Amino acid sequence: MTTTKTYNVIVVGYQGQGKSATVMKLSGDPNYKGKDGKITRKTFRLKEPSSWTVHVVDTPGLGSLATSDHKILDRIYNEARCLQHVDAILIVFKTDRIKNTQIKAVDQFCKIFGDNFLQKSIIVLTFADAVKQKNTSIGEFLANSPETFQSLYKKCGERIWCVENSDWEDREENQEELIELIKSVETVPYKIPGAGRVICCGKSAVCIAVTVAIVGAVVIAVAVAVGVAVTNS
Ligand SMILES: Nc1nc2c(ncn2[C@@H]2O[C@H](COP(=O)(O)OP(=O)(O)O)[C@@H](O)[C@H]2O)c(=O)[nH]1
Ligand SMILES: [Mg+2]
Repeated sequence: MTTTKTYNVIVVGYQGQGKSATVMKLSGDPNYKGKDGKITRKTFRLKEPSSWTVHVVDTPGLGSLATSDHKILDRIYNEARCLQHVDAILIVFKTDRIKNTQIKAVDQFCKIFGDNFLQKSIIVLTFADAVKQKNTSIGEFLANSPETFQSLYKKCGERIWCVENSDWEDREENQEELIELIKSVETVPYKIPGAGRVICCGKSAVCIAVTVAIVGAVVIAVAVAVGVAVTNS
């Protein structure tokens, strides 16, 4: 009997760090494009023998000039809390001079994902060829990065995945590496704060039906109470 499983993975980070390109390479769909300022979902199957599915939520980046971080965090939160479970969160950084604003963004994600989300997180370093070209190792890159980044790396259980999105030759191998990292945090208990509340995203049919029923009941109750009050006065 084949077991089916869906891994829910959320991809976050600053804008222009390579989140959408990572989803494109990971899913193997060259036509995949993230939407500016919007959440984009991508689902793909892992290759046989497993019949596991990966559902990726590609999120708009922080630091956009078009939309405030506050709005973007709201969009991410609304999407994330409607997922039945979250298996991993990928925090994407371009392999470049990592700036403090990008590292501080992690504190903003903490606000929506809770204090313990780094236990479920994997750092993704895109533009991995940049490290190769400088003839440095990932260890050296980390040693030369800001202390705040090194501390983040430790808090993420030293889970890091390097990817060169312009190169598809290593795609399968790369995908396997990431899946291993996702599996390593699979059993870590984690829940998005506020997930599972009835009035949530309003996207699934059940969610809409229950939300409409509750709102309807509240409206009727208020109308009855007002009616009774008016009659009695
Ligand atoms: N050479 C190279 N370009 C990349 C890589 N990752 C992303 N890009 C490019 O960087 C730009 C921003 O990437 P995008 O995925 O849209 O960033 P996002 O805003 O984080 O989703 C695009 O032009 C991508 O093609 C990478 O690993 N290598
Ligand atoms: Mg994008």
